[in-house]
Amino acid sequence: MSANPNIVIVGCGISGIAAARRLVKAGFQNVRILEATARSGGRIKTGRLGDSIVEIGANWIHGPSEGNPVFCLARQYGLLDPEALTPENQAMDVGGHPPWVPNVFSSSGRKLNAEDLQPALEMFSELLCESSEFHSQGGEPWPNVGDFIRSEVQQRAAEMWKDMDANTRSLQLCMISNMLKVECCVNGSHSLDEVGLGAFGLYKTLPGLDCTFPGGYEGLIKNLMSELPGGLVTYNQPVRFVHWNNTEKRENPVTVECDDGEKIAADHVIVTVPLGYLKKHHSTLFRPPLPLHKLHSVQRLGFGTNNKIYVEFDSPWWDHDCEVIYFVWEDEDAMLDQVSDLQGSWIKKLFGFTVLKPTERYGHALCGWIAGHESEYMETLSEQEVTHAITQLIRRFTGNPIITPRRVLRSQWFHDPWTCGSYSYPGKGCSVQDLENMMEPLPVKESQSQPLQVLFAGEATHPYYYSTVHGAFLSGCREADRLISHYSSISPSQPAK
Ligand code: 6YU
Repeated sequence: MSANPNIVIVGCGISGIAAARRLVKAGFQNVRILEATARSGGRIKTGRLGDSIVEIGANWIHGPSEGNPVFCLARQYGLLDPEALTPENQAMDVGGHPPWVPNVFSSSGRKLNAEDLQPALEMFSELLCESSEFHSQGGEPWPNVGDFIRSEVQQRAAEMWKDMDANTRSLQLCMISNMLKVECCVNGSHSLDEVGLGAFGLYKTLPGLDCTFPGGYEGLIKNLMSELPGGLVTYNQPVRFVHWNNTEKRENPVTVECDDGEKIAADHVIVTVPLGYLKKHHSTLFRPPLPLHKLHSVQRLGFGTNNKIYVEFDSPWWDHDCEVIYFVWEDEDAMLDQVSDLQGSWIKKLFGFTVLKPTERYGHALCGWIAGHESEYMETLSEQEVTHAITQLIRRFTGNPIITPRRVLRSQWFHDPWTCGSYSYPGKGCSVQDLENMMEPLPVKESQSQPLQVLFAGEATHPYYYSTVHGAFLSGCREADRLISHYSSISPSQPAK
């Protein structure tokens, strides 16, 4: 093992950048990042809707407070609005669900009174809390969150809503369907039937009311990149194979082979590719293949699709104080979160919109959210088809036949060949062991001569902040620290810079 090891990082998303930054700061000189695309940031991607800056990928800092390294960096770089920095904002603890002011519209073109839907909203919120409690109890009654919520709503509604008239009760159930679709977006899953009940509570939230980057999330990436030595990243350099356990080559136990045939000898490789990419390509990427227990965890963890459809208008059709708009289908009292006819009804999966604020910055713009196979299908349509579907939908729900969007912009994360979806969630049968397996380096049983050949970082390897930017950042730091402590244990002064 050389004293100044060759370390290759695969992927220049926030986790790869965090790992490189930590290693370089600790004095490691032979660090390289190989990135498949022409840019840094991965799922942090800022775009434009007309004159406005919008996020194609990550949107918020979830839980912006002292314990969140992304918040601390953004504050240090001066990237946040003053409001996000206030102690009050940092102290707000909302359990991952900000208390947004809603407007609710129904499929018969009525604006509903949000107060009238409180029974459904409250019951759903209680059931989400309860869904989080099973991981500490064990013995969950249902394998997935969807079945648990549906069965509990049925039982509780029979008791608590027994005096409601049939129409009111049906509308509450339709609202539950809408909430299930919201949660599909939050979890990045096709349906809550695919989210494991036993592991749902593994995800931890931080205090702080979610905030955005007024100049774009990519400002964080630019600042972090400016701290790295120039030339550290090779762009447009997809890695095709990671040959590990090269027993005949004691000097460099790993060889990274790129699409263009370049072979790079390394002592350590930190793989940060998204779980979606790993699910699709693990069998070719690793030679020898991943050990079975690790492979099973890659398969058990979920990685779905959540996309955005930005829509800009000349004037608002929502209330001045409105922060979120829900579209409730009046034929959905069966509490379904997936459509049966993908081509004909994909748009029904869009739960509604968040309102881009402040208006002075964004004009009258909304961000629509759609998860699952319906979202993946949406990606295959032309921009005109998406614009047509969204226009018809808004006209129907508002009862206003002339509303016309000025611009529409959508993300297409499923068809991004280097991501293959949006972010991870605990699938059915998952436990914390699966997340631990994800982060376990190869070879599993370290040999003295060839330890820590392949290390794993990325959002899907964080045991409780998976699916987030801060989780991804911390995972990169974790793997850098693993190498730093390895070298300080074998040679406390190396690498001495
Ligand atoms: C967050 C948010 N947010 C919306 C949408 C998306 C995501 N996230 P990267 O993919 O960045 O980097 C890997 C690199 O590897 C990449 O550059 C590739 O090109 C490269 N690569 C791949 N293959 C390669 C190869 N073969 N060779 C070389 N290079 C290769 N997170 O904190 N706030 O608002 C959102 C959102 C639409 C798509 C998000 C959000 C997720 C983050 O974007 C994501 O975790 C990190 O950026 C990933 O960084 P990385 O380095 O790991 O990978 C209650 C409860 C329930 C539980 N869940 C609640 C969580 C809520 C999550 N919310 C997300 C919501 C939004 C809206």
